[in-house]
Amino acid sequence: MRTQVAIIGAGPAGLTLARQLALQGIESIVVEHRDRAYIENRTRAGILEQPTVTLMHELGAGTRLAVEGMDHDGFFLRFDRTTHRLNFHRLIGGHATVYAQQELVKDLVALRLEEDGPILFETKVVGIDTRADGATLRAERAGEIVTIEADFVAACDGFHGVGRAHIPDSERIEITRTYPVAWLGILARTAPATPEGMYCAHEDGLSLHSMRGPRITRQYLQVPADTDLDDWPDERIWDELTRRSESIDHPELERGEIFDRSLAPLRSVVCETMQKGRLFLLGDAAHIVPPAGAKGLNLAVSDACVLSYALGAHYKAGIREHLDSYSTTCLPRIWQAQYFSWLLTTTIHALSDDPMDLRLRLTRMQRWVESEDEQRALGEVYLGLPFPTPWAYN
Ligand code: RFL
Ligand code: PHB
Repeated sequence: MRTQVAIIGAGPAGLTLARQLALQGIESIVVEHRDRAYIENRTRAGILEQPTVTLMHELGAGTRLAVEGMDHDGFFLRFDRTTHRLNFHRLIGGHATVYAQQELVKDLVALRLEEDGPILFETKVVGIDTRADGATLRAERAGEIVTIEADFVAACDGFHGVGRAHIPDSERIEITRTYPVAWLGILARTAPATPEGMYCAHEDGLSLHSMRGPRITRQYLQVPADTDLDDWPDERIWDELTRRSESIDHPELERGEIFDRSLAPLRSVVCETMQKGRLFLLGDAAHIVPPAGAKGLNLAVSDACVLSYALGAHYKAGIREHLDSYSTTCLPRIWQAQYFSWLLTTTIHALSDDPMDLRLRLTRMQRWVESEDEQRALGEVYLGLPFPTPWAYN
């Protein structure tokens, strides 16, 4: 097989890039290790920034999103048993939209298959070879080896993919921080605790009460990093969510059937070397943010814009410089998201027993709810900083 751009991975980064290239008349092959049902049902992110939503409309992937997505103006923050509302929309305009990642993946997969070309499902890339004039992927498919020749490789293959590993350790600048906690996440059949998502900064740890619809909630608990899910029967989860979200101003949390549960580690990673020759890293393949702040998917989409624009400039106008500056174009926005996620993570989680830390965290939150300037600074990033480039080269 031969194509212009070989895309490894059909997550948000790979599918967005594939669509952007197709709309610019650039050919691609998307190779995905899992089957279609698996990627369309994987429970993950749920909060889309305003620039992500606007982009999905431009790409023709916004029809269901417009109907089913829930626009939120900001979020609720509860500490000292008292609930506060941070309304960023009032100060900045725009919204954050609640729309599950797997729904966005379904929409992008349908669009790709109906209008743009195939996705090679159940095909795992096992080898990448890059040269000055092109690249070769080797992939396993039903026990056979498939070879794909391409001008460029877009590694959109997530944190454990083969793309990042292709850049030798000696050349890769990678900055990492691991937190001693994880998020235990559930989906449950209950009504949301508050009309928009709520972070509860309890002294024993965070609880987060988000939603996927009027009767489906997504809720998280801060737990130690070495937690075993088997130690958390439903009753224990509800007891802890209830205890951490107790307040003087709202009724107790509703309990209901829990139908999905998972653990997610908290870590920050930025691989600043996002390209090597004709290979480019996008999304989780290049960076991981801790989940507080909901930035991961949005960063993946933002990287896709930068690469799509650069490939457009290359194929349509023979301009190479945007490809050469791919990493340096992406990195400032990635670091802004890392900073925001770090600020939120270290403020709303209990990461130490030191009473000084607790007082300082409470003081910071008090300032957030009292100061419009603080809210504007938070809101600009929460609702989404502009993407570094347009997605199409004109
Ligand atoms: P993905 O989605 O991991 O997709 C990578 C794809 O590559 C495939 N693959 C391969 N295919 C072929 N050959 C190989 N060798 C391959 N190796 C891997 C995989 O099967 C997969 O389909 O990466 P992408 O596209 O970069 O997207 C990133 C997002 O998925 C991720 O950042 C978010 O889910 C993070 N995240 C959140 N992000 C948000 O923007 N808003 C949120 O509200 C939000 N909440 C979350 C989150 C992540 C969480 N977890 C589970 C870590 C909440 C949680 C709990
Ligand atoms: C979610 O709804 O999954 C969610 C909400 C807020 C976050 C992270 C995840 O900070």
